[in-house]
Amino acid sequence: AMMKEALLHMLTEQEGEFVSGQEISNRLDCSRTAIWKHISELRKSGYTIEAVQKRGYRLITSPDAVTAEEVSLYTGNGTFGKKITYRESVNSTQEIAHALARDGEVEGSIVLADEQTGGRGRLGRAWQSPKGTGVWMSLILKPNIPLQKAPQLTLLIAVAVSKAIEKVSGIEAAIKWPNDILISGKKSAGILTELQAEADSIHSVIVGIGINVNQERNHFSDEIAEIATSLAIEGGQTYKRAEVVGVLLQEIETLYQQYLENGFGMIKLLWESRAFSLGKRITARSITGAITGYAKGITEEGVLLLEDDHGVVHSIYSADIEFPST
Ligand code: BTX
Repeated sequence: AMMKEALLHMLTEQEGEFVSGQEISNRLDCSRTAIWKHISELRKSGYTIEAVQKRGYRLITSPDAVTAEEVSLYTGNGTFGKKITYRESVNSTQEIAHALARDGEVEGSIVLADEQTGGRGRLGRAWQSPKGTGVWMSLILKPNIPLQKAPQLTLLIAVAVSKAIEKVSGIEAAIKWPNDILISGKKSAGILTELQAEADSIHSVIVGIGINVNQERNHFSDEIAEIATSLAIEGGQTYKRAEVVGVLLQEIETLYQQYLENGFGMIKLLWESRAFSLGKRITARSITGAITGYAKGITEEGVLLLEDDHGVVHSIYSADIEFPST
């Protein structure tokens, strides 16, 4: 797999120019037969590679895949995404990441799938993850922070997702507390933060991120057709999912380093500048009931402050936010 990845990197670097079999064999220290074998494998995974006698190989097109080799072209110099577990179809990438984390997987490892058949949202809800359309990813983090600060990570990730969407597509993506990423008021991505903790110390944080990239309208079920959108629907073109993953991982890693070194202050400012619900009249609905009022801001802990009509300020730790029509 390392060889195949290295070969793909060489072909990609050439930007459509030929690279000779001799050069590949020198740089990767392998036989011509081995190169040929890997070229055939890449072709089987959807890469169009031209082979011409005496000139060598040339990459013509690459598939919109989130395989380890394709994503590795976009992850940059960081450590997040160095280790990628890719599956074509899974129930949920969260399950796999949880198992890996339990077995001592390192921070920054990710699990990606082309399709999830049991993708999950918060509170037992489902996350539609049709094949070949979106980014369905779980990232393992091992922050040395107290348990009660874990919600800050969701906000950090939301900032990173919103920035990554803007970088790749130029489309503005706002954050709706705590974990929705909205484009034109519709849900384009969701974040699910799950913890492995003992007593009050965090062992691992499994961050699940779902981003609707290339869905067409008919990919969404009737239930969510009105509330969901994708980058392709909004941007009128498709995007490379592997690029979205690579850019996102770099954004997350940068913010995460800043967060571990300097605390939540900077992230809070970034979050507020991208927040959609602040200053608006909202209803926060949770299992204990609903409160309507003005969203005043978030605290240092990432808790939402909601001022009701009697001027009482409520701290909202977990809820669904709605925008009342009256
Ligand atoms: P959430 O509970 O905030 O949102 C779930 C709700 O969003 C659903 O009840 C439905 O109304 C709506 N919804 C479902 N699918 C979609 C979709 N594709 N686009 C827009 N709206 C949708 C959000 O939970 C957290 C989602 C995390 C998903 C990632 S994917 C990788 C990882 N693996 C996994 O199983 N979950 C995470």
